Amino acid sequence: MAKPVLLITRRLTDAVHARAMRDYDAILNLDDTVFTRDALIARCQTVDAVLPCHSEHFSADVIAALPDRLKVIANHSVGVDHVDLAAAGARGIVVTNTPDVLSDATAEIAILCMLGAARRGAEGDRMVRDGKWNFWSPAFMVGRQVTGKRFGVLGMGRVGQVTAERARGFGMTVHYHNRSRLAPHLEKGAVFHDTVEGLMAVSDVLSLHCPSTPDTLDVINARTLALLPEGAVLVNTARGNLVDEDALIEALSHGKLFAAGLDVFKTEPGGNPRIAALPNVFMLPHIGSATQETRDAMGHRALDNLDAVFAGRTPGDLLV
Ligand code: 8YV
Repeated sequence: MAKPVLLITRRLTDAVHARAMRDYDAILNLDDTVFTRDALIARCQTVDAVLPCHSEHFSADVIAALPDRLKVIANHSVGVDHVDLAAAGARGIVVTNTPDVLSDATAEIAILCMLGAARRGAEGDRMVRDGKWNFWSPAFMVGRQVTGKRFGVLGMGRVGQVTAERARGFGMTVHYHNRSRLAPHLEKGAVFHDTVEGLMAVSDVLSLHCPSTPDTLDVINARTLALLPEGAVLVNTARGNLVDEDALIEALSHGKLFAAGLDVFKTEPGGNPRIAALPNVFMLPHIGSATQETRDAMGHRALDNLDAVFAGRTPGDLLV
């Protein structure tokens, strides 16, 4: 029997490519060219499945232009805000994601962002790198200690739970808001707040881990930022759309926020030059899941989902 034709939109790991080539008639993108909308549609015309990253946008109009033979969008990501799930569901296209396997890697980056922001990592690095470190004093580069402080988690899903566990290693008290309260064995003593506002008021560090949906668009805005304790630290490793960047710049410029650690931005790639101009921001280029182990695991998880669909089984990570 002919193997299903699979388009892999971006360069994945060698191990994932090898498995895809073995089990599928796989079309790779070894040059890692970023497809335009039209190129994405064109390349999907002759395939049975696509394995995209969050860089490929399957909006309703793109989904409408997909061929009937395309049965699955097996995402190489946990976030699926780049896919119009309702439009895919209406066309009977299966959509899957890759949860769990990136939680540890993303939690590492969240902790890096927290420490980089609280302890002025970007400023210090730049000073030494630029040859401008010509002075030392006990009053110099004084940051915020996180040990023993309150760690607020907005979105206590898999990544939020692992990040909270890492924060406990710093003796931090965990507080969270989630759509529903977790069972005690998952909560592990974390304090549940039934509103975003309640969480903001107790978060010395606030770390965002909720999905980007119409409901969470700009959930961090002038009103909610004002509720944080003075001199709080904001960490975002989830999605740029969660934060009103103008309000963030205001809060960082006037001391409401001590600092922010950001791995994601509203505009990607690129970020926000006005945020980049602020000294009290530690920034990374959306690399939460970028480790060899996790990239392998994400690719294999996406292929597991595809294998299930083509074997007539329900994929483990079925979204629609
Ligand atoms: C990746 C992510 O950078 O999984 C997600 O939602 O944002 C990241 O893990 C990316 O999507 C990899 O394809």
